[in-house]
Amino acid sequence: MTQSVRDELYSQEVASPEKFKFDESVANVFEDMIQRSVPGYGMTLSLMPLIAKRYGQENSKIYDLGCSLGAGMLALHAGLLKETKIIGVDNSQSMLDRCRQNLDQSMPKATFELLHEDILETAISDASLVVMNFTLQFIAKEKRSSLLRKICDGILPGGVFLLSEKIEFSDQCIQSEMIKLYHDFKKRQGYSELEISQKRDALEDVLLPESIETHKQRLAEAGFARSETWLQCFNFVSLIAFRD
Ligand code: GEK
Repeated sequence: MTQSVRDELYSQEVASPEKFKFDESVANVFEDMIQRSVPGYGMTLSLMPLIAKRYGQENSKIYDLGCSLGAGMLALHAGLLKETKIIGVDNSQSMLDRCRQNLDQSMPKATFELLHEDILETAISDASLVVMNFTLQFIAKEKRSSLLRKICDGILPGGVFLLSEKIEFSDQCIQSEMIKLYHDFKKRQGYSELEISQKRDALEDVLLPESIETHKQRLAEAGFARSETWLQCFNFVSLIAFRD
């Protein structure tokens, strides 16, 4: 991976922080930012090779929608036993530029493709595995059902969909305790109260969490036969959905 720079984007007080976007300044610190902000992120990546190994089918495609710097693509590639192309999609050019550098260092060119586009426009076909590792949360809620239907329709028999998300809980008491634990986690990761609160304001109306129940229901409505949580850390989960 390209050299990781410490995330200090929200360390100085500003009158009204701009809405969060995946621009050059975020891409520059992203590896550090996501590792220190998403409990379980490293674990998700470390187990992804097992998912790729089990479900990656020969001559199929694997999609990483919202691939950022390519960490998921590298993890998937590490587990693959068969000839399978990994297609990374992101609509941030700053992310993709760094992603290409990271992949060029570690993966043969023929094994991956990068698409600079909105995942709402991405054509999905012949997929044995589709991954959205903390990306659906940035898509407008009313567009999520059709996106998941498109994904399910593009997955081959025996294929799976991996969906990791920040979630919220319908029980308000659980919600409040999980947020407290999450903030304890961020503080232990070296973020100050100011950084935590300014980042929260910047993400308001940009990162839109939903409950596990809502995700599971949408996955069922999209055509997936079954889905289950395979990893959870406080208010961050990863679900696996089976096409059949
Ligand atoms: C990882 N999966 O390291 N179309 C394409 N890309 C998008 C869109 C969209 N509509 N909306 C957001 N993105 C990665 C981490 S980060 C998660 C994923 C986070 C992209 C956005 O540019 C960013 O790179 C990524 O989705 C979300 O495993 O920052 O919490």
